Amino acid sequence: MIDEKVRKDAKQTVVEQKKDEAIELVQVALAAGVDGMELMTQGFIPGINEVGDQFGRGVMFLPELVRAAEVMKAVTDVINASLPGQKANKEKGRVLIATVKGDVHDIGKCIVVSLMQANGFTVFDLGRDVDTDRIVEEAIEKDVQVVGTSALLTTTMPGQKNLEDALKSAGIRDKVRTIVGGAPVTARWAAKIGADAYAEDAQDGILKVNELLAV
Ligand code: B1M
Repeated sequence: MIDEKVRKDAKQTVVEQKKDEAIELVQVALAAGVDGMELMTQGFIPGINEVGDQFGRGVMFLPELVRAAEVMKAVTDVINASLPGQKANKEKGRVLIATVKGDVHDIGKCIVVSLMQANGFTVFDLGRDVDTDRIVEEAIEKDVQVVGTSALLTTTMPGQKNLEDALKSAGIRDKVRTIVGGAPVTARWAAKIGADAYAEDAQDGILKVNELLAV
């Protein structure tokens, strides 16, 4: 469990969009032996969620949202770089991940990618706003076992369903397993579109991919 003050301070750096302070806080915490992922989950993510809430209520506006996202990006980079570097283990599995077309949200996806890499998976990160056709082409070319997508907007969630259809049309749906995530995504949505798994957060993503690969 992270110290209450560190947690609150981390949250505040995002809410108040203080990038330099946030980076310094992470560096000091990591040097003191704090677990970077815990700091992310208990401090920074509640911070960006608070920003999201305030944006949704019209209390904060786009420029503040953008600055808060920059803080998140900066601390994510520092924390990701601190994760124990594990060599990609060929036996562990090959996973392709992308944020769907029309969606530029990638903070959560980048956390998922880093944690998967730290757990030994070979991960191909196609980035954000990625065309469904490109995901299918890359899945074939990279010969992956799992295809994961992230969607943060209710308007881009259908991209995850389009992918299910496109994988079927390409004749590879039975060769790959699919996993979906993102704040508005639910297990119910995953079941509805025929995805093989839903992950609530990055840790759950590792768990679910391990399960998918064990089948
Ligand atoms: Co936007 N945005 N945004 N935004 N943004 C939301 C999503 C929103 C809910 C805010 C709100 O209104 N309250 C709202 C969507 C409403 C809706 O769909 N109904 C919204 C909106 C409206 C918009 C714009 C339309 C705003 C505008 O321009 N007027 C615009 C759209 C741009 C686009 O994509 N076309 C926009 C833009 C942006 C920024 C660019 C400023 C920035 C993103 C920067 C970036 O990502 N590089 C941004 C941000 C930061 C947010 C909020 C505040 C935070 C998202 C985030 O990073 N969360 C968000 C509000 C919210 O979600 N609370 C909001 C932290 C991150 C760690 O969580 O991504 O959920 P998350 O990932 C988690 C899990 O979901 C899971 O693991 C992660 C780690 O725990 N997970 C997976 C995610 N993907 C996974 C994949 C997996 C497994 C697990 O396997 C494959």
